[in-house]
Amino acid sequence: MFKKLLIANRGEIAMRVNRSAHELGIATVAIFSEADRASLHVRNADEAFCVGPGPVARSYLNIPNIISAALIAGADAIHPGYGFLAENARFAEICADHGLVFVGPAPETIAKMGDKASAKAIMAEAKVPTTPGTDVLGSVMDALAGAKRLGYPVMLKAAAGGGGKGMRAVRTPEALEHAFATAQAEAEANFKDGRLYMEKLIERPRHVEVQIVGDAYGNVVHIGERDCSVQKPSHQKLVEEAPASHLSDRARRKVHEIAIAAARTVKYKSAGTLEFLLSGDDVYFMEMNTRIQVEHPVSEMVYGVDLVKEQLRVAAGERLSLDQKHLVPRGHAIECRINAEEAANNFAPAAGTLVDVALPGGYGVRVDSHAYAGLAVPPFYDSLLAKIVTHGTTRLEAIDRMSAALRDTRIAGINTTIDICRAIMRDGRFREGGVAIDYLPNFNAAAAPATT
Ligand code: MV4
Repeated sequence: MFKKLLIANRGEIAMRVNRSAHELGIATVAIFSEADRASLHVRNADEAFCVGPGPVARSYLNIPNIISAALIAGADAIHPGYGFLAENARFAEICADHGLVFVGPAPETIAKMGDKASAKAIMAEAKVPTTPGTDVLGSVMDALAGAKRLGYPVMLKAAAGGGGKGMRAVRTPEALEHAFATAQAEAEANFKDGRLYMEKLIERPRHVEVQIVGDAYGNVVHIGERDCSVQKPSHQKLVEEAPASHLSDRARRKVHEIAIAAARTVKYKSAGTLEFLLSGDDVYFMEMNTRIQVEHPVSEMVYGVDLVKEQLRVAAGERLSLDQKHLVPRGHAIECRINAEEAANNFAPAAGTLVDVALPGGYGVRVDSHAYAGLAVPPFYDSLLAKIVTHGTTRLEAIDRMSAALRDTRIAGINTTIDICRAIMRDGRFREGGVAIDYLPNFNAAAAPATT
Protein backbone atom coordinates (compact mmCIF):
# COMPACT_ATOMS: atom_id res chain seq x y z
CA MET A 1 0.00 0.00 0.00
CA PHE A 2 1.09 3.62 -0.52
CA LYS A 3 3.00 5.35 2.26
CA LYS A 4 2.11 8.92 1.33
CA LEU A 5 -0.71 10.28 -0.83
CA LEU A 6 -0.99 13.76 -2.29
CA ILE A 7 -4.62 14.84 -2.63
CA ALA A 8 -4.88 17.16 -5.65
CA ASN A 9 -8.18 18.74 -4.70
CA ARG A 10 -9.94 20.93 -2.13
CA GLY A 11 -13.07 21.13 0.01
CA GLU A 12 -15.27 18.20 0.93
CA ILE A 13 -13.76 15.67 -1.50
CA ALA A 14 -10.21 16.39 -0.31
CA MET A 15 -11.43 15.70 3.25
CA ARG A 16 -13.28 12.60 2.09
CA VAL A 17 -10.16 11.14 0.44
CA ASN A 18 -8.03 12.16 3.46
CA ARG A 19 -10.23 10.09 5.82
CA SER A 20 -9.96 6.89 3.77
CA ALA A 21 -6.19 7.34 3.36
CA HIS A 22 -5.73 7.73 7.12
CA GLU A 23 -7.91 4.68 7.70
CA LEU A 24 -5.50 2.71 5.50
CA GLY A 25 -2.50 4.09 7.40
CA ILE A 26 -1.40 6.33 4.51
CA ALA A 27 0.09 9.74 5.35
CA THR A 28 -1.54 12.61 3.44
CA VAL A 29 -0.38 15.76 1.70
CA ALA A 30 -2.88 18.53 0.97
CA ILE A 31 -2.48 21.22 -1.65
CA PHE A 32 -4.18 24.60 -1.40
CA SER A 33 -4.47 27.89 -3.22
CA GLU A 34 -3.82 31.26 -1.57
CA ALA A 35 -7.61 31.63 -1.31
CA ASP A 36 -7.90 28.32 0.60
CA ARG A 37 -5.30 28.81 3.36
CA ALA A 38 -8.01 28.63 6.03
CA SER A 39 -9.74 25.59 4.49
CA LEU A 40 -10.43 22.53 6.67
CA HIS A 41 -8.93 20.15 4.11
CA VAL A 42 -5.55 21.80 4.81
CA ARG A 43 -5.78 21.24 8.56
CA ASN A 44 -6.78 17.57 8.38
CA ALA A 45 -3.87 16.47 6.18
CA ASP A 46 -0.47 15.62 7.63
CA GLU A 47 1.29 18.20 5.44
CA ALA A 48 0.16 20.94 3.08
CA PHE A 49 1.68 22.88 0.19
CA CYS A 50 0.48 26.12 -1.35
CA VAL A 51 0.40 25.61 -5.13
CA GLY A 52 -0.52 29.11 -6.30
CA PRO A 53 -3.05 31.94 -6.34
CA GLY A 54 -6.85 31.53 -6.19
CA PRO A 55 -7.69 31.14 -9.91
CA VAL A 56 -7.76 27.41 -10.74
CA ALA A 57 -5.39 27.68 -13.72
CA ARG A 58 -2.69 28.93 -11.34
CA SER A 59 -3.26 26.47 -8.46
CA TYR A 60 -5.48 23.37 -8.65
CA LEU A 61 -4.75 23.00 -12.38
CA ASN A 62 -1.08 23.99 -12.05
CA ILE A 63 0.52 20.67 -12.98
CA PRO A 64 4.20 21.68 -12.47
CA ASN A 65 3.48 23.00 -8.97
CA ILE A 66 1.39 19.98 -7.98
CA ILE A 67 3.99 17.48 -9.22
CA SER A 68 6.74 19.49 -7.45
CA ALA A 69 4.77 19.38 -4.18
CA ALA A 70 4.36 15.59 -4.51
CA LEU A 71 8.08 15.08 -5.20
CA ILE A 72 9.25 17.41 -2.40
CA ALA A 73 6.88 15.68 0.06
CA GLY A 74 8.01 12.24 -1.08
CA ALA A 75 4.49 11.11 -1.98
CA ASP A 76 4.14 7.87 -3.92
CA ALA A 77 0.64 8.50 -5.32
CA ILE A 78 -1.77 11.32 -6.25
CA HIS A 79 -5.55 11.18 -5.79
CA PRO A 80 -7.24 13.74 -8.04
CA GLY A 81 -10.76 13.68 -6.48
CA TYR A 82 -13.37 14.93 -8.99
CA GLY A 83 -13.20 17.95 -11.30
CA PHE A 84 -9.85 19.76 -11.76
CA LEU A 85 -7.32 17.18 -13.08
CA ALA A 86 -9.39 14.05 -12.38
CA GLU A 87 -10.08 13.33 -16.06
CA ASN A 88 -6.96 14.85 -17.58
CA ALA A 89 -5.13 12.03 -19.41
CA ARG A 90 -2.01 14.16 -19.83
CA PHE A 91 -1.82 14.72 -16.05
CA ALA A 92 -2.14 10.97 -15.42
CA GLU A 93 0.75 10.42 -17.86
CA ILE A 94 2.90 13.10 -16.21
CA CYS A 95 2.33 11.46 -12.82
CA ALA A 96 3.63 8.16 -14.21
CA ASP A 97 6.62 9.92 -15.82
CA HIS A 98 7.59 11.14 -12.33
CA GLY A 99 7.15 7.77 -10.64
CA LEU A 100 3.86 8.79 -9.02
CA VAL A 101 0.81 6.50 -9.15
CA PHE A 102 -2.25 8.34 -10.46
CA VAL A 103 -5.25 7.00 -8.53
CA GLY A 104 -7.51 6.34 -11.49
CA PRO A 105 -7.58 4.34 -14.72
CA ALA A 106 -4.87 4.29 -17.41
CA PRO A 107 -4.30 7.58 -19.29
CA GLU A 108 -5.50 5.93 -22.55
CA THR A 109 -8.78 4.96 -20.88
CA ILE A 110 -9.30 8.53 -19.64
CA ALA A 111 -8.61 9.88 -23.13
CA LYS A 112 -10.88 7.39 -24.92
CA MET A 113 -13.80 7.94 -22.56
CA GLY A 114 -13.24 11.72 -22.45
CA ASP A 115 -14.02 12.03 -26.13
CA LYS A 116 -17.77 11.33 -26.07
CA ALA A 117 -17.98 10.32 -29.74
CA SER A 118 -15.07 7.90 -29.33
CA ALA A 119 -16.54 6.47 -26.10
CA LYS A 120 -19.83 5.84 -27.86
CA ALA A 121 -18.12 4.19 -30.84
CA ILE A 122 -16.11 1.88 -28.56
CA MET A 123 -19.23 0.90 -26.60
CA ALA A 124 -21.33 0.37 -29.76
CA GLU A 125 -18.57 -1.88 -31.12
CA ALA A 126 -18.81 -3.98 -27.94
CA LYS A 127 -22.60 -4.31 -28.39
CA VAL A 128 -23.37 -1.97 -25.50
CA PRO A 129 -26.71 -0.37 -26.45
CA THR A 130 -26.23 3.26 -27.49
CA THR A 131 -28.65 5.89 -28.73
CA PRO A 132 -29.18 5.55 -32.51
CA GLY A 133 -27.08 8.26 -34.11
CA THR A 134 -24.51 9.41 -36.63
CA ASP A 135 -20.74 9.70 -36.78
CA VAL A 136 -19.15 13.13 -36.55
CA LEU A 137 -21.00 15.44 -38.96
CA GLY A 138 -19.02 17.19 -41.71
CA SER A 139 -21.64 19.79 -42.61
CA VAL A 140 -25.26 20.93 -42.23
CA MET A 141 -26.02 18.76 -45.29
CA ASP A 142 -24.69 15.75 -43.40
CA ALA A 143 -26.83 16.74 -40.42
CA LEU A 144 -29.99 17.03 -42.55
CA ALA A 145 -29.36 13.59 -44.05
CA GLY A 146 -28.69 12.13 -40.60
CA ALA A 147 -31.84 13.60 -39.12
CA LYS A 148 -33.91 12.34 -42.06
CA ARG A 149 -32.58 8.83 -41.49
CA LEU A 150 -33.04 8.91 -37.69
CA GLY A 151 -36.38 10.74 -37.80
CA TYR A 152 -37.10 13.92 -35.85
CA PRO A 153 -36.76 14.93 -33.05
CA VAL A 154 -32.96 14.63 -32.85
CA MET A 155 -30.20 15.94 -30.62
CA LEU A 156 -26.95 17.57 -31.74
CA LYS A 157 -24.04 16.87 -29.39
CA ALA A 158 -20.43 18.01 -29.13
CA ALA A 159 -17.94 15.21 -29.81
CA ALA A 160 -15.47 16.63 -27.30
CA GLY A 161 -18.36 17.37 -25.00
CA GLY A 162 -20.15 16.25 -21.94
CA GLY A 163 -22.11 18.29 -19.47
CA GLY A 164 -24.66 19.38 -22.04
CA LYS A 165 -22.40 22.02 -23.66
CA GLY A 166 -22.87 22.25 -27.42
CA MET A 167 -26.08 20.21 -27.15
CA ARG A 168 -29.29 21.16 -29.02
CA ALA A 169 -32.60 19.38 -29.44
CA VAL A 170 -33.91 19.80 -32.99
CA ARG A 171 -37.56 19.09 -33.83
CA THR A 172 -37.84 20.17 -37.48
CA PRO A 173 -35.57 20.36 -40.57
CA GLU A 174 -36.15 24.15 -40.63
CA ALA A 175 -34.58 24.49 -37.17
CA LEU A 176 -31.52 22.40 -37.98
CA GLU A 177 -29.26 24.92 -39.70
CA HIS A 178 -29.43 27.47 -36.87
CA ALA A 179 -29.06 24.77 -34.17
CA PHE A 180 -26.02 23.35 -35.98
CA ALA A 181 -24.31 26.75 -36.10
CA THR A 182 -24.98 27.61 -32.45
CA ALA A 183 -24.07 24.15 -31.13
CA GLN A 184 -20.84 24.20 -33.16
CA ALA A 185 -19.93 27.69 -31.86
CA GLU A 186 -20.65 26.59 -28.28
CA ALA A 187 -18.55 23.44 -28.67
CA GLU A 188 -15.73 25.45 -30.21
CA ALA A 189 -15.86 28.02 -27.39
CA ASN A 190 -15.93 25.38 -24.62
CA PHE A 191 -13.68 22.63 -25.96
CA LYS A 192 -11.74 24.33 -28.79
CA ASP A 193 -13.28 21.53 -30.85
CA GLY A 194 -16.45 22.24 -32.81
CA ARG A 195 -17.09 18.67 -34.02
CA LEU A 196 -20.73 17.59 -33.65
CA TYR A 197 -22.60 14.33 -33.95
CA MET A 198 -26.30 13.56 -33.83
CA GLU A 199 -28.58 11.21 -31.92
CA LYS A 200 -32.23 10.36 -31.88
CA LEU A 201 -33.77 12.46 -29.08
CA ILE A 202 -34.92 10.34 -26.16
CA GLU A 203 -37.98 12.11 -24.72
CA ARG A 204 -38.19 12.60 -20.93
CA PRO A 205 -35.56 9.98 -20.05
CA ARG A 206 -34.24 9.24 -16.58
CA HIS A 207 -30.55 9.55 -15.75
CA VAL A 208 -29.45 6.27 -14.22
CA GLU A 209 -25.77 5.51 -13.66
CA VAL A 210 -23.96 2.39 -12.47
CA GLN A 211 -20.97 2.44 -10.13
CA ILE A 212 -18.28 -0.06 -11.02
CA VAL A 213 -14.85 -0.92 -9.66
CA GLY A 214 -12.21 -2.91 -11.52
CA ASP A 215 -8.71 -4.07 -10.64
CA ALA A 216 -5.55 -4.74 -12.65
CA TYR A 217 -6.34 -8.51 -12.77
CA GLY A 218 -9.51 -8.23 -14.84
CA ASN A 219 -11.97 -8.38 -11.93
CA VAL A 220 -14.93 -6.01 -12.26
CA VAL A 221 -17.90 -5.60 -9.92
CA HIS A 222 -20.86 -3.22 -9.97
CA ILE A 223 -21.96 -1.41 -6.82
CA GLY A 224 -25.49 -0.91 -8.07
CA GLU A 225 -27.14 2.04 -9.73
CA ARG A 226 -27.97 5.61 -8.77
CA ASP A 227 -30.79 7.76 -10.09
CA CYS A 228 -29.60 11.31 -10.78
CA SER A 229 -32.57 12.65 -12.73
CA VAL A 230 -33.02 15.66 -10.44
CA GLN A 231 -30.76 18.08 -12.30
CA LYS A 232 -30.65 21.84 -12.75
CA PRO A 233 -31.15 23.37 -16.22
CA SER A 234 -27.32 23.56 -16.29
CA HIS A 235 -27.20 19.70 -16.03
CA GLN A 236 -25.71 19.82 -12.54
CA LYS A 237 -27.17 17.28 -10.17
CA LEU A 238 -29.00 18.45 -7.04
CA VAL A 239 -30.55 15.32 -5.50
CA GLU A 240 -29.36 11.74 -6.09
CA GLU A 241 -30.42 8.38 -4.76
CA ALA A 242 -29.61 4.69 -4.68
CA PRO A 243 -31.16 2.40 -5.72
CA ALA A 244 -33.22 3.91 -8.57
CA SER A 245 -36.94 3.79 -7.70
CA HIS A 246 -39.63 2.42 -10.02
CA LEU A 247 -37.22 0.35 -12.06
CA SER A 248 -38.38 -3.10 -13.20
CA ASP A 249 -36.20 -6.02 -12.07
CA ARG A 250 -35.52 -6.63 -15.74
CA ALA A 251 -34.28 -3.10 -16.43
CA ARG A 252 -32.22 -3.07 -13.23
CA ARG A 253 -30.48 -6.35 -14.09
CA LYS A 254 -29.99 -5.20 -17.66
CA VAL A 255 -28.33 -1.91 -16.71
CA HIS A 256 -25.99 -3.70 -14.27
CA GLU A 257 -25.00 -6.30 -16.87
CA ILE A 258 -24.43 -3.65 -19.53
CA ALA A 259 -22.25 -1.63 -17.16
CA ILE A 260 -20.07 -4.65 -16.35
CA ALA A 261 -19.72 -5.49 -20.05
CA ALA A 262 -18.81 -1.87 -20.85
CA ALA A 263 -16.20 -1.73 -18.06
CA ARG A 264 -14.67 -5.02 -19.26
CA THR A 265 -14.49 -3.69 -22.82
CA VAL A 266 -12.07 -0.96 -21.74
CA LYS A 267 -10.31 -3.23 -19.16
CA TYR A 268 -11.33 -0.71 -16.55
CA LYS A 269 -9.13 -0.43 -13.50
CA SER A 270 -10.31 1.91 -10.68
CA ALA A 271 -13.72 3.24 -9.59
CA GLY A 272 -15.82 4.50 -12.48
CA THR A 273 -19.36 5.27 -13.51
CA LEU A 274 -21.37 4.40 -16.60
CA GLU A 275 -24.14 6.88 -17.29
CA PHE A 276 -27.29 5.78 -19.08
CA LEU A 277 -30.49 7.31 -20.33
CA LEU A 278 -33.48 5.13 -19.43
CA SER A 279 -36.80 5.28 -21.22
CA GLY A 280 -39.17 2.63 -19.87
CA ASP A 281 -37.08 -0.57 -19.93
CA ASP A 282 -34.84 0.74 -22.71
CA VAL A 283 -31.25 1.48 -21.73
CA TYR A 284 -28.89 3.72 -23.73
CA PHE A 285 -25.22 4.25 -22.89
CA MET A 286 -24.47 7.97 -22.54
CA GLU A 287 -20.98 8.51 -21.06
CA MET A 288 -18.38 6.92 -18.85
CA ASN A 289 -16.89 8.98 -16.03
CA THR A 290 -13.43 7.84 -15.08
CA ARG A 291 -13.37 9.50 -11.64
CA ILE A 292 -14.91 9.15 -8.21
CA GLN A 293 -18.15 11.12 -8.45
CA VAL A 294 -19.73 13.67 -6.12
CA GLU A 295 -22.71 11.37 -5.45
CA HIS A 296 -20.70 8.20 -4.64
CA PRO A 297 -21.83 8.24 -0.96
CA VAL A 298 -25.38 7.05 -1.76
CA SER A 299 -23.89 3.84 -3.17
CA GLU A 300 -21.60 3.48 -0.16
CA MET A 301 -24.55 3.82 2.24
CA VAL A 302 -26.62 1.17 0.45
CA TYR A 303 -23.81 -1.33 -0.19
CA GLY A 304 -21.63 -0.72 2.90
CA VAL A 305 -18.52 -0.21 0.75
CA ASP A 306 -15.88 2.53 1.03
CA LEU A 307 -15.32 3.33 -2.64
CA VAL A 308 -12.28 5.55 -2.07
CA LYS A 309 -10.57 2.78 -0.09
CA GLU A 310 -11.28 0.35 -2.94
CA GLN A 311 -9.94 2.90 -5.41
CA LEU A 312 -6.73 3.26 -3.37
CA ARG A 313 -6.33 -0.51 -3.00
CA VAL A 314 -6.64 -1.27 -6.72
CA ALA A 315 -4.36 1.69 -7.58
CA ALA A 316 -1.74 0.13 -5.28
CA GLY A 317 -2.00 -3.08 -7.31
CA GLU A 318 -4.10 -5.06 -4.83
CA ARG A 319 -6.89 -7.35 -5.92
CA LEU A 320 -10.49 -6.25 -5.48
CA SER A 321 -11.61 -7.11 -1.96
CA LEU A 322 -15.22 -7.23 -3.17
CA ASP A 323 -17.00 -10.00 -4.98
CA GLN A 324 -20.36 -9.59 -6.64
CA LYS A 325 -22.32 -12.15 -4.62
CA HIS A 326 -21.45 -10.38 -1.36
CA LEU A 327 -22.52 -7.00 -2.70
CA VAL A 328 -26.11 -6.85 -1.52
CA PRO A 329 -28.02 -3.55 -1.40
CA ARG A 330 -29.74 -2.66 1.87
CA GLY A 331 -32.42 0.03 2.10
CA HIS A 332 -32.31 3.35 0.32
CA ALA A 333 -30.09 6.44 0.40
CA ILE A 334 -30.70 10.05 -0.71
CA GLU A 335 -28.15 12.82 -1.18
CA CYS A 336 -28.92 16.54 -1.19
CA ARG A 337 -26.23 18.90 -2.44
CA ILE A 338 -26.04 22.07 -0.37
CA ASN A 339 -24.56 24.65 -2.72
CA ALA A 340 -23.81 28.34 -2.19
CA GLU A 341 -26.37 29.31 -4.83
CA GLU A 342 -29.54 31.30 -5.22
CA ALA A 343 -32.11 28.70 -6.30
CA ALA A 344 -34.74 31.39 -7.06
CA ASN A 345 -32.30 33.13 -9.43
CA ASN A 346 -31.53 30.20 -11.75
CA PHE A 347 -29.01 28.80 -9.21
CA ALA A 348 -26.64 31.77 -9.61
CA PRO A 349 -23.49 31.29 -7.51
CA ALA A 350 -23.60 33.15 -4.18
CA ALA A 351 -20.49 34.62 -2.55
CA GLY A 352 -19.87 35.64 1.02
CA THR A 353 -18.84 34.43 4.45
CA LEU A 354 -20.62 31.72 6.41
CA VAL A 355 -21.64 33.39 9.66
CA ASP A 356 -23.47 30.44 11.19
CA VAL A 357 -23.18 26.77 10.33
CA ALA A 358 -25.16 23.95 11.94
CA LEU A 359 -24.90 20.58 10.23
CA PRO A 360 -27.19 17.64 11.01
CA GLY A 361 -26.27 14.26 12.41
CA GLY A 362 -27.78 11.23 14.09
CA TYR A 363 -28.77 7.73 12.99
CA GLY A 364 -28.69 7.19 9.24
CA VAL A 365 -27.30 10.66 8.47
CA ARG A 366 -23.94 11.31 6.82
CA VAL A 367 -22.52 14.76 6.16
CA ASP A 368 -19.49 15.35 3.90
CA SER A 369 -18.58 19.01 4.26
CA HIS A 370 -15.75 21.48 4.67
CA ALA A 371 -18.07 24.26 5.89
CA TYR A 372 -17.61 26.03 9.23
CA ALA A 373 -18.79 29.34 10.70
CA GLY A 374 -16.39 32.07 9.60
CA LEU A 375 -15.39 30.43 6.31
CA ALA A 376 -15.16 32.93 3.47
CA VAL A 377 -16.40 31.12 0.34
CA PRO A 378 -13.95 32.06 -2.46
CA PRO A 379 -15.43 33.03 -5.82
CA PHE A 380 -13.10 30.76 -7.83
CA TYR A 381 -14.47 27.29 -7.21
CA ASP A 382 -17.48 24.99 -7.34
CA SER A 383 -20.28 26.12 -5.05
CA LEU A 384 -20.72 22.81 -3.17
CA LEU A 385 -20.66 23.42 0.62
CA ALA A 386 -22.01 20.14 1.97
CA LYS A 387 -23.47 16.83 0.94
CA ILE A 388 -26.16 15.55 3.26
CA VAL A 389 -26.86 11.86 2.80
CA THR A 390 -29.54 9.90 4.61
CA HIS A 391 -30.19 6.18 4.69
CA GLY A 392 -33.49 4.48 5.48
CA THR A 393 -35.01 1.01 5.35
CA THR A 394 -37.35 2.32 2.66
CA ARG A 395 -37.15 5.23 0.21
CA LEU A 396 -39.79 7.19 2.13
CA GLU A 397 -37.93 6.69 5.39
CA ALA A 398 -34.75 8.06 3.75
CA ILE A 399 -36.74 11.05 2.43
CA ASP A 400 -38.37 11.79 5.81
CA ARG A 401 -34.98 11.42 7.51
CA MET A 402 -33.63 13.92 4.96
CA SER A 403 -36.50 16.33 5.75
CA ALA A 404 -35.66 16.12 9.45
CA ALA A 405 -31.93 16.51 8.77
CA LEU A 406 -32.56 19.57 6.56
CA ARG A 407 -34.64 21.16 9.36
CA ASP A 408 -31.54 20.85 11.56
CA THR A 409 -29.29 22.35 8.86
CA ARG A 410 -28.59 26.06 9.13
CA ILE A 411 -26.16 28.01 7.00
CA ALA A 412 -26.40 31.78 7.41
CA GLY A 413 -24.51 34.51 5.57
CA ILE A 414 -24.97 33.11 2.08
CA ASN A 415 -27.80 31.81 -0.11
CA THR A 416 -27.95 28.01 -0.30
CA THR A 417 -29.97 25.21 -1.85
CA ILE A 418 -31.21 24.05 1.59
CA ASP A 419 -34.71 25.49 1.05
CA ILE A 420 -35.25 24.01 -2.41
CA CYS A 421 -34.02 20.60 -1.16
CA ARG A 422 -36.54 20.84 1.71
CA ALA A 423 -39.31 21.66 -0.79
CA ILE A 424 -38.35 18.70 -3.01
CA MET A 425 -38.47 16.30 -0.04
CA ARG A 426 -42.07 17.47 0.63
CA ASP A 427 -43.16 17.35 -3.02
CA GLY A 428 -45.69 14.63 -3.84
CA ARG A 429 -44.23 13.97 -7.29
CA PHE A 430 -40.72 13.39 -5.90
CA ARG A 431 -42.07 11.26 -3.04
CA GLU A 432 -43.88 9.05 -5.56
CA GLY A 433 -40.51 8.41 -7.25
CA GLY A 434 -39.36 7.66 -10.79
CA VAL A 435 -39.15 11.31 -11.91
CA ALA A 436 -37.51 12.13 -15.26
CA ILE A 437 -34.91 14.78 -16.19
CA ASP A 438 -37.60 17.43 -16.74
CA TYR A 439 -38.58 17.30 -13.04
CA LEU A 440 -36.39 20.08 -11.59
CA PRO A 441 -36.60 22.56 -14.50
CA ASN A 442 -40.42 22.42 -14.09
CA PHE A 443 -40.40 22.33 -10.27
CA ASN A 444 -42.18 25.15 -8.51
CA ALA A 445 -40.87 25.35 -4.93
CA ALA A 446 -43.60 27.85 -4.03
CA ALA A 447 -46.28 25.26 -4.88
CA ALA A 448 -44.81 22.54 -2.61
CA PRO A 449 -46.55 21.98 0.76
CA ALA A 450 -45.32 24.46 3.39
CA THR A 451 -44.13 22.08 6.13
CA THR A 452 -43.79 18.50 7.30
C1 MV4 B 1 -29.63 13.15 -24.45
C2 MV4 B 1 -30.95 13.44 -24.07
C3 MV4 B 1 -31.97 12.97 -24.85
N1 MV4 B 1 -31.71 12.23 -25.96
N2 MV4 B 1 -29.40 12.42 -25.56
C4 MV4 B 1 -27.48 15.91 -21.20
C5 MV4 B 1 -26.06 15.94 -20.77
C6 MV4 B 1 -25.36 15.04 -21.67
N3 MV4 B 1 -24.30 14.37 -21.02
C7 MV4 B 1 -26.38 14.14 -22.24
N4 MV4 B 1 -27.64 14.78 -22.04
C8 MV4 B 1 -28.76 14.35 -22.66
N5 MV4 B 1 -28.58 13.57 -23.76
C9 MV4 B 1 -30.43 11.99 -26.28
N6 MV4 B 1 -30.18 11.29 -27.39
C10 MV4 B 1 -31.16 14.22 -22.92
C11 MV4 B 1 -30.06 14.69 -22.22
C12 MV4 B 1 -30.36 15.51 -21.08
C13 MV4 B 1 -30.10 15.06 -19.78
C14 MV4 B 1 -29.48 13.86 -19.52
C15 MV4 B 1 -29.21 13.45 -18.26
C16 MV4 B 1 -29.59 14.25 -17.20
C17 MV4 B 1 -30.19 15.46 -17.40
C18 MV4 B 1 -30.45 15.89 -18.69
C19 MV4 B 1 -31.08 17.11 -18.90
C20 MV4 B 1 -31.34 17.51 -20.17
C21 MV4 B 1 -30.97 16.72 -21.26
